[in-house]
Amino acid sequence: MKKCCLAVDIGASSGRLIASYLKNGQLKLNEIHRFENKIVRKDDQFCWELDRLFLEIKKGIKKCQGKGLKPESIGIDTWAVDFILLDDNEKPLTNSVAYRDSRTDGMMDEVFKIIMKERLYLETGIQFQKFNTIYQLYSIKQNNPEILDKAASFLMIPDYFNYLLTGKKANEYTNATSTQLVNAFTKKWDDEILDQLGIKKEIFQEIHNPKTVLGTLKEDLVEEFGFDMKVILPATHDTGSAVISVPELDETIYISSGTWSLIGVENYFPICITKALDYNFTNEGGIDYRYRFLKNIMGLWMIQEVKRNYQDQYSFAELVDLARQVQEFTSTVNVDDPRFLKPENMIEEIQRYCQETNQAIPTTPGEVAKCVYDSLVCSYQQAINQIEEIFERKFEKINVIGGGCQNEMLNQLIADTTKKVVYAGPIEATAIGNIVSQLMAVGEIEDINEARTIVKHSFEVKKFSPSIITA
Ligand code: LFR
Repeated sequence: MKKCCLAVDIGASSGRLIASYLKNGQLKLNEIHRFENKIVRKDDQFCWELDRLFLEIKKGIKKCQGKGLKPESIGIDTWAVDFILLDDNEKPLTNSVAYRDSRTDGMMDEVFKIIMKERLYLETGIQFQKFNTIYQLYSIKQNNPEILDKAASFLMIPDYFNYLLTGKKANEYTNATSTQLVNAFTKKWDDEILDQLGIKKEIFQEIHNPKTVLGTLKEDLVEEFGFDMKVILPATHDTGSAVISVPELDETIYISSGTWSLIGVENYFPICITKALDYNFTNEGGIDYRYRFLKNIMGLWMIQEVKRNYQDQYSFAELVDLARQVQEFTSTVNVDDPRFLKPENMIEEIQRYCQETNQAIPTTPGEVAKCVYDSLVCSYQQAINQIEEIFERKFEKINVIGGGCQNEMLNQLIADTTKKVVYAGPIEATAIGNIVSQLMAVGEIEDINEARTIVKHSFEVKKFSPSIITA
């Protein structure tokens, strides 16, 4: 049996279990299990299927033995901001409502009536997104206060899965910062903010850093799987794990490309200046108390929805091809407009936007797809300008990581538009970041510098240079 560690990486559209081990200084990956993730409608709310996701995690773990693998540890990362409240019998008090649900509509303004926006930013360093945990909790406080009264514990999604595996409750730091309830300087739950909002502090767990060994499996699971293993906290926020595997950050702006495009740089301190607030950049907590100064851009969600609205008649690759064939179509939308967060129909929303802004309306699948890709790159360019303005310097390179970096047309478009060299890879950045954190926790990798060197030597990174356009 080959010893390995297991990364569970669940994004908004799919989840996977990847087994990994070091061989001659290189990281080897073996995908064990892949499954779909999606938002479903339940009791009139958009929700995640947490029970099914946990079954998929167990299914993946069980597949290891048949593949000759013996996992020594497991780490879980997922998207951020969403959570579950448990009562004092450890039972979930609500459906696991997804951040795209409309329950947070108007909640930002309600919170700002109590805490000034500027103060929230100064204390937490976190961007204003209407779906942040703070606004989700405040919506419960306003509309279903009895739920918060009954709540005994607050766990974010990976914390909840870790609890199901080990029986131990803990909040992991990188994901906790995405709530907008953690103080960026003390790195603890911000009691003043919680007091002011009337959310009881007792439900929050102690915050633990990535690389913490949380425990081992519960007895019934050891019996079910036939083996025990350590449960280790990686950066449980997927973006936190992804950025760990950017091989080189010198002169580099990264784009973690998936359902969202997260564009930014790594820092050793939070930047909470007015300009950063105005441009709505975030300072999310990272491993070793590094900060991700970045911006959320609507990302491939736009094209995922377009594909779904065309009843999956076209694959992603076909949509790229169709977009490539279109000439002379230049309409773009502001992808960051909240109207694109969860529209009834993405294609129609894009068309309506173009009509309202007096642009040509995309009608063919190729035109719609081209409009999405061009619009995304427009937003990347704007974010890059803002980063360069705040840092008062130019960045030479862009490193696109994550599943979206396989889109070569998009990579080339980014290079041509920004006139910067684009590096694409690693594709499985999030799972890799998760794995190296586990290996750091057990001392097989010394530190993040060694981790990044290993990533650099283990995975292919493709280079896209800006095309020279001749007149
Ligand atoms: C990416 C991500 C982003 C977060 C968004 C919502 O998967 O985690 O970092 O802003 O999803 O949780």
